[in-house]
Amino acid sequence: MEKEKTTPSLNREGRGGSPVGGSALVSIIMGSTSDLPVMEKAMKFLDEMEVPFEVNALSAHRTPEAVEKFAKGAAARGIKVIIAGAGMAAALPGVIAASTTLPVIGVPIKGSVLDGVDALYSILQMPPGIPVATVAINGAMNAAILACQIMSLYDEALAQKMAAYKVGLGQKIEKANADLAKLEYKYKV
Ligand code: C2R
Repeated sequence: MEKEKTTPSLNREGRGGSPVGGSALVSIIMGSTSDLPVMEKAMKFLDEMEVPFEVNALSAHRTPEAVEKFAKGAAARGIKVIIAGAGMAAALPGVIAASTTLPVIGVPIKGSVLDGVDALYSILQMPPGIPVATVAINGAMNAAILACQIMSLYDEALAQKMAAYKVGLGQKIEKANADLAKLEYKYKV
């Protein structure tokens, strides 16, 4: 028997898919698979937090109908948060946000001669009524963290994992200070 896929296939019709054995809670969309190296940071974090996600490539410029269909159907499929990464004239996160009331987190991708500032402004400067929560250029991991924090509002188990993650971040700084304390210089007091 053919092994079932554990992640949904990329498709151009905006149907998306769900991981086997559970519905995706987060939908990761990227404007092109050239964005994948950055967007994988979001996938890695969601994997660590054991949050089911789907991933698809869609483009407001290249597949406008598919984007609208995806955005209109996402909530009914059980998606709670959408993370959309795009570079250059990044219309994608905003166009998705126009057709859903789900929170949309935009990830500006660095990849053009404008070093991602083009995508940053495109995603950030949304007109009143259609917000996109914008993270830093290439900040895909923060997008996943924010998505988890949003879902933590109603998911106690996830809230506890996020709290533990934050404690871990603090411990990293404590260790950094312990290491810095060991540095020896004549004028270091
Ligand atoms: P290619 O590498 O496929 O030429 O794409 C993608 O996100 C990518 O960063 C180059 C860049 O174009 C971006 N793209 C958008 C959109 N569609 C593709 N910003 C969109 O609809 O916003």
